[in-house]
Amino acid sequence: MKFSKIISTGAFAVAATLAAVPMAAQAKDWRGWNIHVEDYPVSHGMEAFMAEVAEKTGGEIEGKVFHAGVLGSQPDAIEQLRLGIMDFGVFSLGPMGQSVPATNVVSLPFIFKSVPQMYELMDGAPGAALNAALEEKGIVALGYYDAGARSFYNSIKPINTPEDVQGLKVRVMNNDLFVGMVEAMGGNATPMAFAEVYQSIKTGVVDGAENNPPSYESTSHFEVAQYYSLSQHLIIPECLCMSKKTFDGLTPEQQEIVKTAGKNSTDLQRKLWGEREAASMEVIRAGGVEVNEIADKAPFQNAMVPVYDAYLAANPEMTDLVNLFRDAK
Ligand code: BDP
Repeated sequence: MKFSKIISTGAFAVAATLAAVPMAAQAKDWRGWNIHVEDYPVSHGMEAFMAEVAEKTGGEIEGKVFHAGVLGSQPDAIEQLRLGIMDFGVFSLGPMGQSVPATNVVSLPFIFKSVPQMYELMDGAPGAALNAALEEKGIVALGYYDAGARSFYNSIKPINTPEDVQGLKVRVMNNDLFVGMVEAMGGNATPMAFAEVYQSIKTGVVDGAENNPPSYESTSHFEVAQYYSLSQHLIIPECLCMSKKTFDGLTPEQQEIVKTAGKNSTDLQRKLWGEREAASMEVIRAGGVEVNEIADKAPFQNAMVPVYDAYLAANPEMTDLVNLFRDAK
């Protein structure tokens, strides 16, 4: 068969299919972005979300979750989501500030008093304010996953006071607020992609980083940075987010299904998170890590005052939103 013949036969077949199937019944083939490995609470939450959407829409919507960051870095994925090239993903609000500045509020150190308080605020009016800001940028938040609290780890020494951070080379996520946070304690901050951290610690490009127990464990960072100091300085929610372009293209019934699936996957992820956090701590300790609690976090909190001052001086319009979170009980 000649090439042109194949093309025209193919075109005919496609045209015939399009004519035979009403628009709404065409399966939508979603792409989901995920930075984490397949066996991770975020990953299981996303798979459950996609499975529920496919099942409840009777296969009208189908899709695939791409794990381990194979679809690129978070900043690129967010831009693709906004354009509708990516349909959904789970994004840490840490680096989200570049695209949606209002979300920087939750990247302020110690802004939440505890993880349960984070849930409560993100599920309530303060979270709704962030959802509105996200939506303005073409992102629909379906729910907030748990990402625990982030603490420092390094290959040199335990950290007990802010002074211990002095002179340490610390990798941070891409956001100037995190650079300011480390610098406020006299450390040297290096913004870097998640995927590069293991090698950078191993080769001494940085001395350490900061993260929650499941990420510290699943990336094997604990093998190359064996001091884990529970400063718990950042509690950053992660959003299960959809492209507004994709969402707006759904029927009202499909939108309801998607919202419910988002809620259900959020509940599931939060449950799995607690279990994984405990399991990760066991793996970390068994792997020879020296873990130290920091009972009095006040010196760390005090060290963050200049970070807040600089942030509010540069972004006075954020004062009310910051206070909404900061003053919450
Ligand atoms: C993990 C977050 C992930 C971030 C990563 C990081 O779940 O979204 O990319 O930290 O430190 O805890 O980059």
